[in-house]
Amino acid sequence: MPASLLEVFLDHARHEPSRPLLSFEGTTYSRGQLAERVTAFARGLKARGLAPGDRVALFLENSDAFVVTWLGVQAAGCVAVLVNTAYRQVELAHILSDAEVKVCVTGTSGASELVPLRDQLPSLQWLITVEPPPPGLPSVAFADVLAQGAASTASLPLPLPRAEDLAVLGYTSGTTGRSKGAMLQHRQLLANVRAVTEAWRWTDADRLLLTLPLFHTHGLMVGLHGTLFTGASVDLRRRFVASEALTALHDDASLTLFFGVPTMYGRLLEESRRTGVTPHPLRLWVSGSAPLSPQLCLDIEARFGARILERYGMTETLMNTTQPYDGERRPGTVGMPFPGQEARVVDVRSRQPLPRGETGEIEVRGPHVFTGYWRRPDATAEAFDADGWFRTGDLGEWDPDGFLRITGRARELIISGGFNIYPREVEEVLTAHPAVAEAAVLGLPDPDFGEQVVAVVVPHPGAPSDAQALVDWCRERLAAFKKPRRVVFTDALPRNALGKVQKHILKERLAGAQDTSTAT
Ligand code: MLC
Ligand code: AMP
Repeated sequence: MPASLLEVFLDHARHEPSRPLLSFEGTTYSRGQLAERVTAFARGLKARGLAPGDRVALFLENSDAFVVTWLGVQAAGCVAVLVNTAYRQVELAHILSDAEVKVCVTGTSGASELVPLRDQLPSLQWLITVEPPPPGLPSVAFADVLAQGAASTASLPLPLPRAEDLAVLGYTSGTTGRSKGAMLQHRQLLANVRAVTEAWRWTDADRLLLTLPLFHTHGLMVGLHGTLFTGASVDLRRRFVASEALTALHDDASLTLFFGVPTMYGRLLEESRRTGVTPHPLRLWVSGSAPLSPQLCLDIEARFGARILERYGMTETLMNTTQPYDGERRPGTVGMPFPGQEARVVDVRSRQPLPRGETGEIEVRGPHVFTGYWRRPDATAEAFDADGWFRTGDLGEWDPDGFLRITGRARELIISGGFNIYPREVEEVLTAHPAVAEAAVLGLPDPDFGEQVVAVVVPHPGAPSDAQALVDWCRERLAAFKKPRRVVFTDALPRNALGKVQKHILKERLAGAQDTSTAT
């Protein structure tokens, strides 16, 4: 039995090395070519002093280098730390210091973000850069690490990771404003990809168009991992551009799979209506990471001739439930647990399982669930019960036929275009502004992104109500997708008897109001 996805990939590469695996911007890598680069990169890391367990951050756009780094870090026995490329000072300083990252693999703009943080990141020793770096931090070119590794073949053995070794820290869920690193072991990555590929009948004959970012679970642990596990192939894109994706889906008859967040499906549909171009029939379209509206699902079916399969997952647990491959894919539901997993809906107070039709918190259990939060035993203890059920923080119910329906969230979380935004993090940045006394951040419906970030701000007496200044302030410090799209000024926030801000009241007020205080 293989202990890791890496082992499965290297096995495929040994058995049929010349088979094409990864296409990226005009270059195609066979399994053997990719495996050679992965082992060279791993040896390069070792030659430069990295030891098993050391954390290496990937602050990188989608590319062939991302794939080599991801697998190479694992082959060196190190732990990968995934970083969204939109992250700015606040997120970067927190994640890289919390994980005590030693080395960060990045491009020119990523390196420029890191240089001013140098003093806050004592553990960060050097960068590996895929593009010329700015001055200010010691760095080595990606190509030089590869070359050094390739030259040191015999002297540096690469023992395969064990199933229980830590593979990755996925930062997520900052109820306190600070995100936590979900610890995923090789065995969990493997259990997830086994379940996904079995449920979706993924084989080595499949070819995936992958436009999702690789720094999150959906693109990486579903899209790339499924490809590597089955020995299939992938057309990897740097980013999602609706016109380019639609052209590929129309022109390239070898594509059999497409995975996206609902925003991508909305944009593909719009582009198809605008141009009259429709995709050729695919074997499977998958949506996840945010709720897919039943209307969009049906509109896509009417235009593309296929019903999307919706599935539900999270960073901590990877994939949890899926609509059936065969059988009814009921819009507005996320199906049932993947093979070998369990899911239940419990009463939020008694924590007892609820019958069909009653809403409660979704809990999951199985070999796909993470081990705990990095250096946060308190948060880990809160997240699991004594029987090993993980509290997802999502609300849902079983419909009469046993399909899970996600109805809301027990925790404060905004999902915009498939990216998560924790209101507390944005509130902390806003209240650090000298003009702001108090701030409440919430999500309101958005036709493109599903939800949008709205800030309600109480200014200090006499301070200016300058919405644009606050948006700029957030944008300098946080990922741009977290900045408020609207800023509304008010004299006081509604609070309950315990002093907690009543966001539902703000939401009701704002949903009705035609506010124009700021459009960004
Ligand atoms: C980009 N922008 C967003 C945004 N994405 N704003 C709000 N929400 C978003 N998701 C803003 C940028 O800040 C910028 O604004 C402007 O849009 C253009 O930036 P861009 O980079 O050109 O955006 P675009 O390419 O249009 O991106 C849209 C997108 C992207 C849908 C392609 O958001 C995306 O790739 N989403 C996928 C996220 C994902 O993979 N999630 C999976 C998480 S894993 P300005 O004003 O600054 O110029 C998970 C578990 C599971 O959830 O179950 O899968
Ligand atoms: P993340 O923490 O980034 O991994 O985001 C995980 C969250 O995305 C889940 O807890 C859900 O709230 C949400 N999510 C994922 N898939 C779906 C889906 N199909 N429908 C609704 N919400 C989803």
